[in-house]
Amino acid sequence: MKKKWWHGKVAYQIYPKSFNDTTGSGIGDLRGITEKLDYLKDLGVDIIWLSPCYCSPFADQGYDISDYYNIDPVFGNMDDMDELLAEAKKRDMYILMDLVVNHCSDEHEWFKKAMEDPDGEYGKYFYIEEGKDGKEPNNWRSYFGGSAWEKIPGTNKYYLHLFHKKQPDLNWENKKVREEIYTMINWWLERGLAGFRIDAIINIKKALPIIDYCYPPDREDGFVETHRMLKDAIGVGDFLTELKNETFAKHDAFTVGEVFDEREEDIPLFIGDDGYFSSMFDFNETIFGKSKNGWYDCKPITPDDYKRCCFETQEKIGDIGMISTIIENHDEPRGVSHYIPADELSETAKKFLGTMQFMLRGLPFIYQGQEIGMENVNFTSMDQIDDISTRDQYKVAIEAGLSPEEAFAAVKHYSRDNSRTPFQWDDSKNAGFTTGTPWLMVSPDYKRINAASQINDPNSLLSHYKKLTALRKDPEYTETVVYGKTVPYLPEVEKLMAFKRVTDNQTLLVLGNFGIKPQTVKLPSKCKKVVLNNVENVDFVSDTEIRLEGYQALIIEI
Ligand code: TEU
Repeated sequence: MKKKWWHGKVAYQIYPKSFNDTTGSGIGDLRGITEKLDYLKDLGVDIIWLSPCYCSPFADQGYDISDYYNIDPVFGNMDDMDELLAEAKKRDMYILMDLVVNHCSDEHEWFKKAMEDPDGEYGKYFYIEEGKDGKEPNNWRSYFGGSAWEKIPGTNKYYLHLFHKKQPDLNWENKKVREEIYTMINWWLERGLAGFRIDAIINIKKALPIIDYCYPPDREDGFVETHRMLKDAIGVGDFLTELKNETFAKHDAFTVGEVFDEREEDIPLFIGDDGYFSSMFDFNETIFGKSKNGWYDCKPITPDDYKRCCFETQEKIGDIGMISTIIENHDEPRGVSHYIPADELSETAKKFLGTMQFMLRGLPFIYQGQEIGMENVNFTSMDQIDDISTRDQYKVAIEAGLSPEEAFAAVKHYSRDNSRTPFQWDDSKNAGFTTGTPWLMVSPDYKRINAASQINDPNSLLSHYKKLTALRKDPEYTETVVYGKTVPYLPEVEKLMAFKRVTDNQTLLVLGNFGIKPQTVKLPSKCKKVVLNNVENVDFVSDTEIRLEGYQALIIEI
């Protein structure tokens, strides 16, 4: 693998709506991000990914873009964006925006023109098909529920939306569409952006001709999930090669793909030395236990499942490229609530999880609030939920026969709103996020969990994350932490997550007790040095044996 400038960095995801509000609107803004750059720099962050802040009707919280060339007024304006870029640059930080080009908003002018004349030039920007026997052109289900087709009023035609009906899919088969997209990307890169996180990108290639791809239904609703179609959609690579050559490659931009459903043999094409993207996310843990039937039917993930998922990815990627690691993002429950059993959740356990993420091979992305240990929200009713995906999943659970209480209990854990509530800056009103009324409720736990209480505490979770970012950059260890081969250690031992990171000159051993009960671990050789520990002591039973406390995470040099 060729070495790249970003390999040793630390990345951070901001969900702008919920980060920091400087105007009292109840919605976070770009100035709010600029104001917190020093906080992020201090944490050790280099690369910042902003979830979408373009103009949007917010049907899917900004992932429905109505103008790619402007900032939505709720976040500020282009001057604020330029200021953010300049201030980041001063601090040697890099800004990524979210590239959402599988679809746009139904309020984008392309789509409005397409609706005026579905057979005209702009109709070809989208996938528009005739209905079949008074029904949709085929039986694909939208990711957000129901048919992936919406009827165009006054016609027998339908347009395709793999996501919400306010997110019509752009027709990548149309060269004009691709060119419009490339022009827009280059425009942004010329403005000083370092690159993009690339949304839902695998979906840009459809199985064609679309109307021939009907499948046996996988639920009683008669539809079939989109993943099925993606298996038959051949040729995404041609689009991605062109995309890269026309845009990213010209600017040496950093890109990280949100890639699901890739074929394993294609990984080198995605993130190899000349891959379509610089990196892509490891979702192996987040998709574990997902059920075709919906969230209510998900299988919980155990510590040993988690470990296996991580190791599988490490093994699969090897030296092909650099994966990006997460424990959560804006589509996921909070990692500490999802991966650690509720009755075992503690500061130590949170430090444990962060240590595992940072020590696996990959570019670590911290999601806002992760560094202070924000947890799932104790939502008490569907009225508190904004997310369209949770609303759909609630309906799915009810249709499957669950009572309203059962359905709510089943979906609240997975709700995307768990990670979308306002950042908890301090213990003042609204957690210091806004002086107005927050657009989404502040988690009631903000007095217990907030940044202010942790900043000056050397033992806080926040301080632990600072140690992890510092270790990644420490000249003594950086080569091993960034490039060392991951070798699982005693993988068969239950609730032990242990692995070596190995280079020619150094071996680091990471030992994690993924459970509340102490356990004693034999070392492969003597410990030369304790590098990082999330509890006070290291209990050496002998020269080559260590007794780990519950959720102890220890990095030693051997
Ligand atoms: O997500 C794409 C996606 O496929 C999954 O996130 C998942 O299907 C979805 O979250 C349902 O729970 C990306 C964005 O990350 C997400 O926020 C957007 O809603 C989606 O694309 C559409 O742009």
